[in-house]
Amino acid sequence: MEFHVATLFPEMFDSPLKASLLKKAQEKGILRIIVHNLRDYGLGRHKVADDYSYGGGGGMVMRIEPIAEAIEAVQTQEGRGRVILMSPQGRLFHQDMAKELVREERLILICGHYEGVDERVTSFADEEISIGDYVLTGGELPALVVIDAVARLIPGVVGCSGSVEEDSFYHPFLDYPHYTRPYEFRGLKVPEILLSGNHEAIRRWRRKEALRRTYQRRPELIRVSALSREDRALLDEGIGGVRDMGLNGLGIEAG
Ligand code: 4G1
Repeated sequence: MEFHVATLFPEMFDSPLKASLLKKAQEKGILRIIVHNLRDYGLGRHKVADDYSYGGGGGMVMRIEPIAEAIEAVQTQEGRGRVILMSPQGRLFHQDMAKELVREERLILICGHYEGVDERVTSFADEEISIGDYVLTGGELPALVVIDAVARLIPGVVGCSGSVEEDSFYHPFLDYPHYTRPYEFRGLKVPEILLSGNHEAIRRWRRKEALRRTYQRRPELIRVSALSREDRALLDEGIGGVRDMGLNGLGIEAG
């Protein structure tokens, strides 16, 4: 799979893409990440890529021409690809979107910077994606988040294929607690069940912990209809009497 990123700050991609699993995947040739400097497509001798805002007000706005030309250069040299604008106005990024995007052969991610990007960029993008509701200096970190989430779904990127499958087994719930050695650290012990060797009991405990934490910290993630009989029983054990308390009374969506 191929990721193209168009940005005014290509240096921001250096270390994250040269470390860890993304580096190994690029070496293996199952992942290509090509960062394009929008300044190369800037106007005139000074390669201008930003300008003052029509209507006034502080801050610079990224011009449309360098972005349109960068997208077109990639499409001509490499072939068609899904164009994604990283933008606070976009659809909120979610694991389901990562699963959908990993089916694409080529993604072209556009990063804004400064006050924003000329709105006409939306005519050149297939969709807008946001990673969350906070103010950032640019779309570079969001693009890295999307690349990381999508790339790890490419077969072979995450060494142990079981961990990707396990993540999807627990999705959309929060993770269960993890422990490694030592068994005891400053009086803090590892839950006894994890040392029992009883794989079925461990599986049930982990699922129960995942459900409990989700219920306590992110109840909006739980849809009653999506819970199996076992899940409902485990949740009952974990927090006590879910059925009696009434999930819906606690703001949990049914259906
Ligand atoms: C108004 C956050 C502006 C930000 C309201 C998540 C944020 C791209 C993202 C901003 C950006 C809110 C993202 C804001 C992002 C142009 C340059 C837009 C950076 C820019 C909630 C600045 N996911 N933000 N504006 O942060 O690009 O993808």
